[in-house]
This record gives sequence, structure tokens and C-alpha cells, in this order.
Amino acid sequence: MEKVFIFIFIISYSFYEIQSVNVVRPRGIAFERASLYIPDKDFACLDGSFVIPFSFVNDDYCDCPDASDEPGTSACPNGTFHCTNAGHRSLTIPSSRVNDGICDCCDGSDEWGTTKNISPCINTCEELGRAAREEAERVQQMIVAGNEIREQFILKAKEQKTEKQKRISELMNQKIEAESIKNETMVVKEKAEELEKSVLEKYRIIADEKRKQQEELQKVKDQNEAYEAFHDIDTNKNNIIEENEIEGYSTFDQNKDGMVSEDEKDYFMETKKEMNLDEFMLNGWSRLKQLLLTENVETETTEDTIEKDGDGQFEEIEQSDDHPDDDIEHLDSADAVDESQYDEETQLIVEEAKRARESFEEADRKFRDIERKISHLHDSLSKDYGIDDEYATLDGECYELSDHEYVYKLCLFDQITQRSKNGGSEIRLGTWNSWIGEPKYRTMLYDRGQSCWNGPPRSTHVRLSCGLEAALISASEPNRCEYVMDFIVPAACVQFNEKTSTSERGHDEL
Ligand code: MAN
Repeated sequence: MEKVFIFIFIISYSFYEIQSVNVVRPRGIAFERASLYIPDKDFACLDGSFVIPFSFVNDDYCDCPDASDEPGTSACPNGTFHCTNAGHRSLTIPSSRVNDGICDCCDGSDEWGTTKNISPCINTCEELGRAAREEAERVQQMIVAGNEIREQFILKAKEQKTEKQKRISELMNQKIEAESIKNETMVVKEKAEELEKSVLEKYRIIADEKRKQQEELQKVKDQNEAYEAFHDIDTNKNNIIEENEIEGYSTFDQNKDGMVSEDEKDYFMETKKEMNLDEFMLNGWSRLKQLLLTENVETETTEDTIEKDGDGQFEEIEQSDDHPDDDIEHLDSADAVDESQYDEETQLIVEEAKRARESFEEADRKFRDIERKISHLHDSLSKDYGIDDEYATLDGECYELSDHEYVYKLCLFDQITQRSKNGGSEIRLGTWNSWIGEPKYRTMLYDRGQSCWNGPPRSTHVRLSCGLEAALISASEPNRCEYVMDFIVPAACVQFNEKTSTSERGHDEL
């Protein structure tokens, strides 16, 4: 195949081309690399691997492993093609796109050999370049305007910071005063309570006495019940419970199969043949009570669907209880001192103690309220609001965005939530954590949100960019329960190379 040199002479009036007049370079090579290709010398592959005659450059055969001999053809799979795109931005594309029938470069230079060495592409660089420059100009103007607002934010943040510091020192003074009131009311309360305790002592003794009496009554009632149960079982009235008497007493038939088995008998008799009253009182009664209780519960839960065995001793025991047990029913409340029984003086002392307690609680509440405010202000002062505190005024401000399924709510430096339009409760997508990534102060991380079903806690990245009015402009969920939001705000209107803060710049100028 005949080796052909292909040179491109770029003659145009654009900024790039004025520099390039008379520069000779192989196709697909940028101006700044043209000096590496000298036509009357052999060509050294740029990786230093081979030296080849210059005629091998762009001969559509790949000689250099680094593809440097074929910058203008698609011969090397790893090569790249540079389009000058005069009037717009130059571009470097993979060399596989050269002469593939698709116009990748706006100047059409990548399709030089598609149709008889004439590019099928229309040069759109001027038009695209103009649009790109207009867009760049628009963005630049927005950054300048936004930056002015940003400066105002910074000033406001400074004022707010000073205000917060002032507020903290005011609150510190209030805290001292509140603490002394709290201590005073505490002393008054303790004294009043001491007095209250001493005057209530006699009522407490009475209540104690009443409780003891009621316990005594309960004991007597229990013994009577035991005594009656014993005589119910002891049908031959010889004061001894014998095996045949157990067999005839249905409560011992625990599985209700119509007979009292050996095991059921042994549960009560513990393998003994008989039981006298003393033994019954000591051990037997408590075991019988257990059976009665179970029987009772079963009867209740089956709602009388199981017919009770004929003799119904349990009911008899209940019915045969003729002690007046009104007092016993009130046993639980007997511990409490009955206020209505206080004499007038005691009543006054109790009321005074109540007032003293309320005053102390009020003073304590005020004190803790001040402490909480101080700590809240300290928290806010220690938050990172950007290099110049430019985001400080946004703390707590909320912005919503609605898509077809959810309403998202971003409350800056606080939390993010998601509400389904089909109802249901709000889901927390994260709580403010920190700034992340580079450049700094462009991405916020909100994490520790509500746990995903069978997954991690929800978290959100909020990407900030320049806009003249703060707004949440997008919300998506690229991975399940991992959300990404875009938020525009004037505080982000700063050139990336303007990395130094205004305060730092101030120092430099000094
Ligand atoms: C909710 C929403 C979704 C999320 C699922 C995960 O429906 O929070 O964003 O993907 O829960 O189960």
C-alpha cells in the first residue's frame, strides 16, 4: 500500500487558528504536540519503543504500541484523535470514531475519509461555540450576581453570630439567677416536705394499723375458707381426709375425665393415705386453692361450655363464705393516707408543701429551659456553615420538591423527609451530618435516616450549586434508600478557583 503523508493546514480567522497559521502537523494532532512530528526526520514512537520512517505516520497501519504513529486514523485500537473545532472547544475522541460515518467533531475533521476524502459533516463549530460562549457568559453573570447575594449572606451570618454570642452571655446571667431561685425554692420545698412528713406521720400510723387489721381479716377469712373446704372433703366427718373422700371430690379430677386418678390424688396427698386438719392447714389448703383457681379460670375461659361436675364444691365454698368482707375488698387502697380525714392544720401544711413543690418544679423548669437554650446556641455556633459562614442563615430553612410519587422536604442542617402522595407517615431520609467530598462545601451528607426494609438506614447526599434563588431542584434514589438531591442557592455562587475565604483574602491584602 502506498504510504501517503497527510497534512492539515488550518487557515481560519478564529483565535485558535491565528496562532496556528503556518504550523504543519499530522491529522489528529493538537497544535501543542505538533513539534513532536517533524516530517524530514524519522519518527520516534512517543513511548520510545520504535523509530520508524516519518512516512509511516498516519499511513493507516499501527506501528507504535502507544498509537502515536496513527493520530489521524483508526488503525490503532488505543489511539485518540484530536479535533481542533475552530470557533468552539477542541475535543479528543477515541480513534475508533474516525471515519465511522458519525460526525463527532463539530468541524467534521473526524470524518475526513468517509466519502472520497470529503467530510460528510457540516461544520457547526461557530454556531455551537457561540451558544457555548453565551451560556458561559450567562453562568458567569449569574455567579457574579449570586456572589453579591452570597456576600450579604456572609454579613448577615456575622451579625447573627454576634447576636448569638450576646444572647449566650445574657442567658448565662439569667442562668445564675435562675439557679439561685431554684436553690431557694428547693430549700423551702425540703422544709415544707419535712413538716408535711411529720404531720402526716400519725395518719400514716393509722393507715398502717388499718392495713394490718385488714391483713388479719384476710387471714381469718382464708382460714375459715380452709376449714370449710376441709369439712366439705371430709364427708364422714371424722376430721381426717381419706383416700375415698379424695376420689369423691371432683376438684381433684384435674383432667375432668370423671375420676380422680392416682397421680391426681398424689398431687394433693403426696403419696400419704390420709391427711388431718393440721396438715391440711399447713400444706393441703394451698394446693387445693391452686386447683380451685385453675378450675375457676378454666370455667371462665370456656365460658361455661364445659359443664361443671355435679357437686360444685367450689361454688359452695364461695357461697358458704358469710364473713362481711367489705373491708377486705378495699385492702389495696388501705396503704394510702386518706386526705379527707386530715384535720385543718394538717390540710394547710399539706397544701403549703404542694405549693412549695410546684414553685420548685417551676424554678427547675425555667433553669433547665435556659440551659437548653444555651446548649442549642452553642451547637449552632459550632456548626460548619461554610468557609465564610455563607450557609449559616439557611440553618433550619426548609424547601420542598414534589415528583409524581413523593413530596421531599429538605430542612437545611437539620433533616430530610419523604412523604408518599398515596398517604402513610413521613419517612426520614437522614439527619444532618457533615460536608463531604471535593470541592469542599458543595455536598452535604444527611444520614442515620429511617432503616430501609431489610437494608441500611436511609441516607442522602445534597449537591449544592449556584442559583439566584434557593430551591430544591431535583431528588432521586439511584440506589435503594440512598438519595441524591440538587439544591441551588446564592451562597454557592463562587468560582471554584476562588477557594480562599473573604476573611483570608482580607489578610492577604493587609
Ligand atoms: C419507601 C420509600 C422508597 C424506598 C422504599 C424501600 O417506599 O422510602 O424511597 O425505596 O421505602 O423499601
